[in-house]
Amino acid sequence: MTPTITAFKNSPDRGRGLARDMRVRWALEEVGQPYEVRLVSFAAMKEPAHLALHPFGQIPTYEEGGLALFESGSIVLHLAQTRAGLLPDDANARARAITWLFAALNTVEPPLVERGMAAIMERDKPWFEQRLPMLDARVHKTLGELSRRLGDAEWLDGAFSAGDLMMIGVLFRSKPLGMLGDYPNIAAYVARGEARPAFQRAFDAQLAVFNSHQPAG
Ligand code: GTB
Repeated sequence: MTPTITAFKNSPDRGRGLARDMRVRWALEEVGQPYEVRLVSFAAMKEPAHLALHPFGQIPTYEEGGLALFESGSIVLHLAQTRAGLLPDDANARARAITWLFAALNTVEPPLVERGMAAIMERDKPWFEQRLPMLDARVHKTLGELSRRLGDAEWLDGAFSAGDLMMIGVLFRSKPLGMLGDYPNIAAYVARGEARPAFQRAFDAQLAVFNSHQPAG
């Protein structure tokens, strides 16, 4: 059965790959799994039909037969565990790849999201100027540590895995912050991910949603 995911009908980023269905689309493309997309408005996400799929009223979700999932990390892990291509066969290498997936979501994404949200939501608040150096320091600490571990390697731990997909997905979303430029090896790592044909197909599919909602002419 062809899986169905949900995505924004009107993504605020105008389909530039920043919404979290991007990483799910990318994983689907990497494993060669065709999929369908149900587009949801912000209002529909808070209605009972969608809340039954996603308790927090968000995208992405994933439905396949009798299975319904939410959380991009869980969906990518499910795809990696049920299809070939995103996890190594060796049990220890597999566990390490899954560790990098969790590190992307639990260690790297939070300070990046916190910094990004502050720039959008708190810019005009009296505390913003004081808080900014602390948020920047947290981002730099995490990126510095990641950069040190990555070194000159192509991917985080051997062959490209779901761990790299999630890490690059997280880092790609943070490019607008402009902080990756301080870490040339991380910038090159993200570029290698973006150059993968599966990434390009996922990106183009997300952009096509935006373009299809634009008036002709
Ligand atoms: N932990 C969940 C996961 O990983 O799946 C988080 C899901 C999530 O944050 N979903 C967001 C959402 O549905 C979309 S990705 N928001 C609607 C709501 O909460 O009402 C976050 C996002 C949104 C928009 C942009 N953008 O356009 O720039 C970027 C990222």
